Amino acid sequence: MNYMAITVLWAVLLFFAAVANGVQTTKQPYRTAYHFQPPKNWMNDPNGPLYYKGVYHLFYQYNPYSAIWGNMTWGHSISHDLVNWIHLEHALNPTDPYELGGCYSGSVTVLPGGRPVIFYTGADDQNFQSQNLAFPKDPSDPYLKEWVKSPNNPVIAATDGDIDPSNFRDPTTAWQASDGTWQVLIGGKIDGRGIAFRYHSNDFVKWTRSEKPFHSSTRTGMWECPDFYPVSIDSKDGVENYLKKEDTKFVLKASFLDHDHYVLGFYKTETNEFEVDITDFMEDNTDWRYDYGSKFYASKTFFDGEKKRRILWAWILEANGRENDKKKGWSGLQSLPREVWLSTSGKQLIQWPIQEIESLRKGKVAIHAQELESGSFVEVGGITAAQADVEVSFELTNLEDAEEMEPSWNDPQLICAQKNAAEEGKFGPFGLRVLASNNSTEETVVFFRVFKNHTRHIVLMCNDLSRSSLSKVVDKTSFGAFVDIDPLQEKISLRTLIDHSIVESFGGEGKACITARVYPILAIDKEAKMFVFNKGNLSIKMSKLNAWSMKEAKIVPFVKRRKSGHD
Ligand code: DQQ
Repeated sequence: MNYMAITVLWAVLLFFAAVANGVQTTKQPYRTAYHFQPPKNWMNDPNGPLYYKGVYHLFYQYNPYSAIWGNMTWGHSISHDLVNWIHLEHALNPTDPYELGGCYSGSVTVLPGGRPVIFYTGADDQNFQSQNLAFPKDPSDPYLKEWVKSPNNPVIAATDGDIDPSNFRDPTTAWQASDGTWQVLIGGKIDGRGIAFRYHSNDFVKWTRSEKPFHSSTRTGMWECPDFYPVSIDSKDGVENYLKKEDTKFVLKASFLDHDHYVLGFYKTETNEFEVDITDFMEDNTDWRYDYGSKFYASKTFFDGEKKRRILWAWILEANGRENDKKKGWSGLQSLPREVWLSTSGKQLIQWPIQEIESLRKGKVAIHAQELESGSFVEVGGITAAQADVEVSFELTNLEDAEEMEPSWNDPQLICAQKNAAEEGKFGPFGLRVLASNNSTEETVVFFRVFKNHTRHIVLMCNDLSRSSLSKVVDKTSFGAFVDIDPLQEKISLRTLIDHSIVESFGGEGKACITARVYPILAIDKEAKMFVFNKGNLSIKMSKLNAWSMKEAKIVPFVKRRKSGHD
């Protein structure tokens, strides 16, 4: 089937599915309109994202029976644009003895010749974890509807005495080293030390553990869902080839302590060793995370061969208590897919929502440049503020008057949560108040403060959730991150995407990301408002603000067309 035929078939499928099922409902106040969700029940990690024969695939950890974690199954949805989705039958169900406790997370590798293979963890009824393979029943099917487990499973078992079999999981996408052997990383823990084990193989079936772990850390605890991939040092384009040495750095990500942390480094293709570039996990105060907000966890990237970019997905947890999850009948979101690349400084990654999300924008509202005096706020009216996308930037002058940053204030989250960052300062807080009710009894505030120390200015970005909901059970921890920009040379920019119960913010053009789950009781749907504000006692300039209402994405079940008498 060529791509044109797939596109037409796709449009027909979406049409039939939408007519037969109606689009995803947003009647529940916390159900989202343009984030990926299954129709009901529990979802956690994204698994094996992939672009195959013109179709994007997202697999995910799913409990088909309840809104609480359990019965781990691989849910499967397909898309033509990473915005609108069709849910297919589950790709993997826990049917075999080595996975009766669940088909846990894993990745997809495309083998030479183009055949994809799922590499995943099976947990047996004693929670002994092993690594397993599954292949598409019909690789010519672009939807990859059916998967067949390998008769060789498990292909990697925790047989070595030092491996804890209940902490041995989540294989990465495999890659080929310079000698042609396959390499894969598996997350684990030995004596409290987080580890990425490396295994290698000639045939993808028989795997041998390498002598040394690929990387490990005493500061982290168990590593879940490791991810390892190349990034270009001089371009935003994604890199697929692990052997490309020139102009390439590598990212090693591990999920631990409720967050996704990464380090940058070099991969020596001859020896298969990874060398950390500047700072290691949790070393100094440079703690690089994809996202400094709510739990943005167990993420996974893939190379999108169609648009030559690397795309990142992550699981966003609920923060409203188990009982509420059961009541609403679902739990968990996927983040918006983000494009990820290396900053020009080479120090960190930059993330930005994929451009396709902008196809949902409608009814643009622009507020012209203006001075925001101390205490001022301007309503961003004329949009659906509970389902919106907004971009704003600020300019600051005369920064000599900036407040001094206490030398001991090195944890941005603690400054935002405990050092009165939301109270009136000199430069800031200024930013956006979103999901705000009348009189702002409820509001979620995304803001900046600018400080200085003896060498430079420091831009702090906070997400203050303390008044995000009148509910007592919601987790209202505030979040924070430093944004690595020089406010004398650059504008301070913020893009925030609001989708009922999720607020995803990108500061400094994607240098610092903070995602929050919020559960307002008053500021829902049409009652929600948005403001741009300055609560600092020095005035600042807002140089531009553009905001859009967002349309609902079509996220629908797959419907088989009934056969008519003619076909
Ligand atoms: N979730 C999966 C595991 C993984 C964890 C189980 C991370 O494979 O380690 O649902 O959220």
